[in-house]
Amino acid sequence: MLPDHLKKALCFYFITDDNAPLLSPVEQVTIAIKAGATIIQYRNKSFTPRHINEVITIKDICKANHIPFVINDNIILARAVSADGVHLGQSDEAPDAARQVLGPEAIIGISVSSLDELGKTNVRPCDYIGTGPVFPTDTKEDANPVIGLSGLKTLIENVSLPVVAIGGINEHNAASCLSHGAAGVAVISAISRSADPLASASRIASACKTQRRDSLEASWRDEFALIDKLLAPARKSQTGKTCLKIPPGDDTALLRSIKYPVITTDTQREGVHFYFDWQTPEEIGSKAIETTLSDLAASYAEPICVFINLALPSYISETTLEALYKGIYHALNRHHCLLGGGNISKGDQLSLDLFAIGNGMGRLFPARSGACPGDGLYCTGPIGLARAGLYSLQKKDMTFTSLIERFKSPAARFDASRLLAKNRVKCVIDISDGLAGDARHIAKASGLSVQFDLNPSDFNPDLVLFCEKYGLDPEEFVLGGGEDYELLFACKPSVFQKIKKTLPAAIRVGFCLPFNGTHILNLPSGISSFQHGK
Ligand code: TZP
Ligand code: MG
Repeated sequence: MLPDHLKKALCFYFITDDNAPLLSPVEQVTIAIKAGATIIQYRNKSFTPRHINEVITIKDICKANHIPFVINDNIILARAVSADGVHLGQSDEAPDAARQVLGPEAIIGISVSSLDELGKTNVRPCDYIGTGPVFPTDTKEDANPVIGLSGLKTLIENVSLPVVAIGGINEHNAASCLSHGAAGVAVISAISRSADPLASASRIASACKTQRRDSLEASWRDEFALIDKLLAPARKSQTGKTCLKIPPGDDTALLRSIKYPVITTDTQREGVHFYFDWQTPEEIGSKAIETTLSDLAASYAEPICVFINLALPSYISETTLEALYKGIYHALNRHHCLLGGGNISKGDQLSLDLFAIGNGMGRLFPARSGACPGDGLYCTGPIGLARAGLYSLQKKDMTFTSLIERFKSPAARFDASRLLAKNRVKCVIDISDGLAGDARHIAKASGLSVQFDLNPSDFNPDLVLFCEKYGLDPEEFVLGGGEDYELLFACKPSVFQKIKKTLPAAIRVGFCLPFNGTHILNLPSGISSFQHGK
């Protein structure tokens, strides 16, 4: 999670109470989120495997409502239910073990109750600190001595991580913790044992200035109702159009005849190709279409329709899906492409399998095998940007917005594709796996050797600045970075001169030679193509 997002999320931190006399943990969480809680921790000191469904229900509620969900103490449970993180005590597993098990994106918090404890704690792998008890509490039997607001302030002054105040916090003292510098307040009994839990939680939310919700987002339930909802815009806009005789909704879609059908498929999986922390559902939907259609652009095929199979986890809400489809429809409309239909099934994580159909140009089908010795190797635009954008997101550095944008919102290059087709270029591939890997595909299929010849003055200026900041080599990003979705093509230098006049951003990246035993002649060591399995 990005630091700004985390700081906001820590503001009103609700922790479940497994001993509350009247409310179950699920009920407590529902009330807390309605009132305005911004992060939820599942804490159950008597946890047994029988509680697992309770944990999963709470996780689904949190995910559907875009609220981080962390587990107290138990790294394995956190991993098992795909929680967003863990909160550790001093006697639990060490924070670096949690980081190793839960990965770089997990939220890791640790309880620290004094400067002495702070000195003994490895806070480096942590994202925040929980400090208390600030006020007297009956909830934690083995609580450390009360530290008061002054103790809270002292800790805050001695640590750079955000600090969440805990212990005896209620609607009357929450604001004072925040005014003493706490990033948030963690509350149990003031909500779980209140005579009026929603009213108490709402007053704590007012102190934290967080937003009340009139209703909670529910997970999707009814497959058929959902399909109707998601396909409604497609049915409305497509009736009477030329390419689909029967709009989506029947068992199959009936296409009008296509002279040269070109078909491609692609997959986008949560945690592999996208993370909801980094991209909005609209951006995820739009990128899924652009990356799929990019293969058609690389084949000189005009897009006709796309079919989408969804695997949906139970935590995905209908609102999220509608936003995802908003992005999908936007991207389809940009390319005058239709939604032909699809399917929905349950899955552990959100996954989209896409199938696209386009109309090709017949004999002019640009293949990987179409390069000849003597051809130059060219790119329709600067590359390496998307990889640098991904690196920025991983480093939680939002400085280079253009690089991040390129990773989040690539565009299928149909404009460039039409120009290459007009110039009868016979070898084209879209750069999804990185220049080094995709050039190798061309060299292998065409039975020749490729020599790279990069000109540093062609490197994108933001990429150069980014690399300067991190002491990295821009050439590594240009050669090894994936997901740019520019087109890589081979043609005679004289043809490129013509193309360059209309497409000034196009650059030369190398040239083709007769095969001499090695497909790539001068790949610096350590460069490998971008692989989504890693
Ligand atoms: N750690 C320090 S105090 C405390 C924990 C878990 C209990 C907080 O509960 P309450 O009811 O909000 O005082
Ligand atoms: Mg603990």
